[in-house]
Amino acid sequence: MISPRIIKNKQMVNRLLFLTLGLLAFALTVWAQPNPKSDRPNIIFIMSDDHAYQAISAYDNKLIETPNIDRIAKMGMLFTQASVTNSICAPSRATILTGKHSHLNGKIDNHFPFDTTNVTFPQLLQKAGYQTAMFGKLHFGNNPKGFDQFKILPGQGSYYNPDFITKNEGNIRVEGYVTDIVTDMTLEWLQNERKADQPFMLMYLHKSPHRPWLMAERHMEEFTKRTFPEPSTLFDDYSGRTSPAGEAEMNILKHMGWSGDNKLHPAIMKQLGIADVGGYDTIRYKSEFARFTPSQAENFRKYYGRIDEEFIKKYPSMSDEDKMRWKYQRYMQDYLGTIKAVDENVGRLLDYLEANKLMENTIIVYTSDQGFYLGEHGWYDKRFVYDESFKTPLLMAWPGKTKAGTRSDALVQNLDFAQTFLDAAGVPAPADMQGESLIPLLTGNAEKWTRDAVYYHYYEYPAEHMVNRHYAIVTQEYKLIHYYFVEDQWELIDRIKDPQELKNVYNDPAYAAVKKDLHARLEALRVKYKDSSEISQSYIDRLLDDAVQGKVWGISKERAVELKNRAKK
Ligand code: SGN
Ligand code: CA
Repeated sequence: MISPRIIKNKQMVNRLLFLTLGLLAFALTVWAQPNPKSDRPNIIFIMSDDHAYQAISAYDNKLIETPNIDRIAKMGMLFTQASVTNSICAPSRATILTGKHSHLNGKIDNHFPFDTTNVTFPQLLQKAGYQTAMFGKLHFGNNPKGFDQFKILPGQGSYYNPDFITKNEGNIRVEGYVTDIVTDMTLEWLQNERKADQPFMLMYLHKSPHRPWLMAERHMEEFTKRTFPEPSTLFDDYSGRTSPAGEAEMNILKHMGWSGDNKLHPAIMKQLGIADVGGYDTIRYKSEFARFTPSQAENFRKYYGRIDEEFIKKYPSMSDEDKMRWKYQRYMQDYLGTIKAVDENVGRLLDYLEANKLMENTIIVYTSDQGFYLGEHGWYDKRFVYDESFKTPLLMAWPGKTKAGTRSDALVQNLDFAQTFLDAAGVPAPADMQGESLIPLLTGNAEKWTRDAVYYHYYEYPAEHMVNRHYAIVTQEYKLIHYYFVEDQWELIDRIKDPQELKNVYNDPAYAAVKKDLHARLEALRVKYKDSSEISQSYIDRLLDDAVQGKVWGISKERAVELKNRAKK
């Protein structure tokens, strides 16, 4: 006989089952309803210009603390092997927007404008119902498509009292410091223009820490006094590699401007008989200085005048080594000073998102258009496929989806953003996009990520900094690099044994098998991504033609003609 107690329990179980099924059915109906706001995440893409991962404390805190940028890594994931496909500004931005390598989207260098017939992910998101906005630096030579709102800097933009090209107000000039202003514009849009019933995609793009590294007035006192550790390769003599490393014009001692970069007053250079670097050093100083209001100029002179005075005393007894060290310190003070304001402003944005409950369903990205040399190999600038400029910082948070405080060593690239964002929004990516969605990595499904090598191709030569054209395959263990313009040269770098990338082992018999394998894989990658020597040649002709007419910044007509003749042979 069944006891009444068991019967009662059975009834309760049935009731519970009924209730659970009912709840489940209700949940499914709610879930199936198109609810644009909760379904599709907002996307906030924060990008700075030339921000080296060595200058973000989530990666390395020997140079600077960036507590606010680090918050994104703490909330989400830090990528240790994120890289770009072509280490230069506008081409990187074009790759980000189109999800295609430079040779297919056509934006191979900073010189020629972006082809606006390209399809970009913001256009697709806008069509799919996203509200879109862009503030800050784009550097395309034309205006962005697919944005409901934009306020962008013309070209490289200015640090002080910058001009903006705006969607609705024409061209405007705003008094103040660029990093603060771009943030003010962004916050104002979030507060006053953002529509609560639409998901949004916001691009918040800093000019800092780009050359000429002008920090905010409030940071001058602190940063002009600081001393920073030197990288161990500051005095690299480039002997272990093929010729392009030694031929590049981005050595701190030889090519960094005393005035335009290191901010010595042009009169001091004259007084001490120091030659103008590249013929445009003091002009660059004067053009930045001319933008200051009287009070900004006074403040600047207060801190930099002190540096001038100390320098006058030191200069007569300085060796080349001393000069290199002095320039490196001046460079770091200014470069890192500009980052301090970026970090503070990223903090303002994150605080706003928190205070306004906008964190929950928002993907937040912090990255740079490429990395940068902070004295490694004696360099500033970027362009090479060596780590400091090939890699780029990447921190991504998606609260609720990405586990907090995680790291990924996957070989991800700026090529992957477009498909990642489209994937997150449930919008199909066009078949000719060449990246991969990062969502499996972000959501703890790393086993679905199978990429084991990436492709790189840099083109802007002959031009400023004179970094020769090269393409490469990069794996976790190796880099095989082909410099193909004028002379054919190959480099093989063992990333594990030689992390500082000082030694070309291409002709070392011990690497014969590795070399053979990498050559085959590089060719396969070129086929996969549809690159070829014919395409490269057309891009050589295009830039050289302009260079011989004296139209390329940073290279004289005569020098271009000489290179063109050498290339013909
Ligand atoms: C400017 C800088 C270069 C820099 C390029 C490209 N020179 O031309 O040092 O490499 O921008 O930078 S400057 O004298 O004008 O400061 S990029 O980030 O836009 O690619
Ligand atoms: Ca840049």
